[in-house]
Amino acid sequence: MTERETGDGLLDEALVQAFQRDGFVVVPDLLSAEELDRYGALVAAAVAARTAASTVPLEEKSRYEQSFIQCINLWEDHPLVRPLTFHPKVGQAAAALLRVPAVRLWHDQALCKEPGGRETDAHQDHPYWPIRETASITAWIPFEGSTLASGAMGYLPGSHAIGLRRFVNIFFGEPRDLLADPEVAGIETVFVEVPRGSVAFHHGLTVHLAKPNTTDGPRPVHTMIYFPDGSTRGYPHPHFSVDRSGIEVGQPIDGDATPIAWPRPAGDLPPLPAVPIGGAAAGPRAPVSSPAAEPEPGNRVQRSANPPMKFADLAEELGRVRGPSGDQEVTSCSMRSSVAAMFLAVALAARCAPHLVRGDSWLRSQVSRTRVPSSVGSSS
Ligand SMILES: O=C(O)CCC(=O)C(=O)O
Repeated sequence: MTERETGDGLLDEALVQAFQRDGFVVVPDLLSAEELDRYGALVAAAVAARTAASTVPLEEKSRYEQSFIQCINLWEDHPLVRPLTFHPKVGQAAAALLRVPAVRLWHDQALCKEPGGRETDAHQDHPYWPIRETASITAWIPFEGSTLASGAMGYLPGSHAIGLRRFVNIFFGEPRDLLADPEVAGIETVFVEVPRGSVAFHHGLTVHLAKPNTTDGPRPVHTMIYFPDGSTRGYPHPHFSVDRSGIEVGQPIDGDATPIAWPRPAGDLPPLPAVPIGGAAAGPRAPVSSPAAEPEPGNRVQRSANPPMKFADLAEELGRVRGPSGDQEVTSCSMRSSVAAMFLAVALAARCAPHLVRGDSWLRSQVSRTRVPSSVGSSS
C-alpha cells in the first residue's frame, strides 16, 4: 500500500487503484464487532419477518432461490436497519472507490445463502438497472465474514472495463453461462474470503458469482448498491428505485427512493419514500406532515419534501413503535410488511401469487422480465 490517501482520507490510495483496475476490492475493518453483532441480528430478524409466510424447503425452491434469500430495501420497513444501510463509512468508501464526491443509494438488500445453498450464477449487476451511466458499486457485508466453504464471492478481475454489459437472467430456469462468453475467456475467477468487519466492494459491471454454502450455518450478508449523484435514467424498463419517484428516461435519478448516502450530515438519515416498496397499490407509506411533502404531479417527489430524519428522530419513532418494553420492533415491522403484502397480494395475485411467499424475489423477477439492451458500451 502506498502512503498517499484519497481526498477524503478514509482509504489508502492503493485500495482505490486496485478497485479501479480490478473492479473489486476488500476494504478492511470498516465495521466494528459490536456493529456486526447488532446489525447482523437486526437483519436476520428483518429477513425472518419478510419471509415468515414461506414454508418452501430449500430443495423445492427455484434455482435462483436456492442461491440466496433476497430481501430488498429493508431500510424502508425496518428502521433499525436504516443506520446500517446509510452507514457513513461504507458510503464514504464507495464514493472514494468510484472517485466521486457524492453517491446515492440504489437499494439495499439482504442476501442470505442458506446452509446447502447452491452457488450464485455468474452475472453483472448493472444490466438489471435502468441507469445510463455505469459507475455503480455494491458494498457486500458478510456479518460473519465469508469463506470458500460458506459462499465466498468470486470476481473476474478487470471485467468491468472491457465494454461488456450483458443481461443474464439468473432468476428463471437455467441461465446463460456468462463465464463461457468469449469476452471473458481467459479471465480467471478470483474467489475472495472476506474477514469479519471488512467489506467487499464490486463495480456494477464486474462479472461475479459466489460459491455454494457447504457449511451447516447460513451465510448472512447485507449489501448496499450506490451510484454517483447526477446519474440519469437510461431505459424505460420498470424499476422501483426510479418508478416510485416518477423519474423519466433522461432525467437525473434524484427521487426519494434513492437518497444521498454520502455525504450526509453526521447522524442524519433520509426520510422514507412517499410510495412504499410494495408500490402505489400498497397505499401511502405514512401521513403527509405538510403540504410541502405532497408528491408533485406524476408522482415525482421534491428533494426537500420531507425533513431529513436524524438518529434522535429515529429513536423517538422506534420508541413509539417498540412500546415500553422496547422489544416489539420486529413484530411491528412484520405487521407493516404483512399489511403491505396483503395490499400487494390483492393487486397482483393473478400475476405474482407464487412469488409473494418468497421474500422479495417477485421484485427482482419484475425487473428481470423486461430485457434491457444486451450489450451497451461501458462508460465507467
Ligand atoms: O451474495 C451472493 O451470493 C451474490 C451477491 C451478488 O451477486 C451481488 O451482491 O451483486
